Amino acid sequence: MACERFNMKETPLDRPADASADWTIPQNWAAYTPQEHAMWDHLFARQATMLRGRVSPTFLEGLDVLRLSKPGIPDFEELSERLQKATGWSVVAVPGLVPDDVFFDHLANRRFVAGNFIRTPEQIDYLQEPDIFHDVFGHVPLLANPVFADYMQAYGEGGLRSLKYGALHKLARLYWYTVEFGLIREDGDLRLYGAGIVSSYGESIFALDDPSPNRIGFDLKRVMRTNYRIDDYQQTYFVIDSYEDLLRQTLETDFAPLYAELETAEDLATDTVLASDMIVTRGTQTYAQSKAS
Ligand code: HBI
Ligand code: FE
Repeated sequence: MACERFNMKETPLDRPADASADWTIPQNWAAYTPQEHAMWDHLFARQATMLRGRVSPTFLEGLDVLRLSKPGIPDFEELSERLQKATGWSVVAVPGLVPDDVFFDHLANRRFVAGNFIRTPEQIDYLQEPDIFHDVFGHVPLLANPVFADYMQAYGEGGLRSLKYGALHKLARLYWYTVEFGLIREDGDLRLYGAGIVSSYGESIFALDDPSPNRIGFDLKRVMRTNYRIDDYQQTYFVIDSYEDLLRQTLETDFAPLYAELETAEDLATDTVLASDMIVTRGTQTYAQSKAS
């Protein structure tokens, strides 16, 4: 099955006419068609079934707290009321990818930006940009967890700071290998938590079961040196020990000297394995090689 992927193309420069200064737009929930609600229900049922026993229990708790198993596309107003009570976050609609500084400012203020459009049947396995299913089903449940909610706000604040150091691309790797494609070890088992994985049928299987990718213990500096794939399944996944550990490493790091140090460290290819890595599984890379040939 082709992997569900949106290419993180350069974020748009010109703000759409109907978007506010912060790029938000009305969700316009009443305008969704029965077909669009049916698409949400189809994707939700497929992933909820697939994820049982594979996804972090914290994600399932978020689905419950936010009552996301209610049929139909969630109404951001209702969703935000529940989310605000849990962790002070709200979900706001945007037309698609927004500029980095806008994105980070929303995160720093506990607003998660979500596309208000849903993929069409022909796009079910290939997506240009993150749609409402990726953003809301993939990202929002973990925002109901206080520790992860703090991590996402800290990420937003760090993102705004990184722009001053010209270090956005280093910090983007941290987001990619945690928020989008992270794995976690819980009760000794590997579990999914990255939104890009949990919202993708194929990658939910690949990231845990396939012998092809590396699975390496999370290390902040290592992750920030490592390139990532935007067009296919990852060749390396990083495993955190807990959301608390991820938050602690991020909050305790003084990023200024880290960015300076990273200036001189060479970037690492997507399939690199270092002698210093805490290797959970060393991948065969057969999937990537089969796609390359
Ligand atoms: N915009 N809507 C939206 N969603 C994202 O995930 C997003 C974005 N703009 C920028 C961006 N992500 C990345 O540059 C950050 O992950 C670093
Ligand atoms: Fe995402």
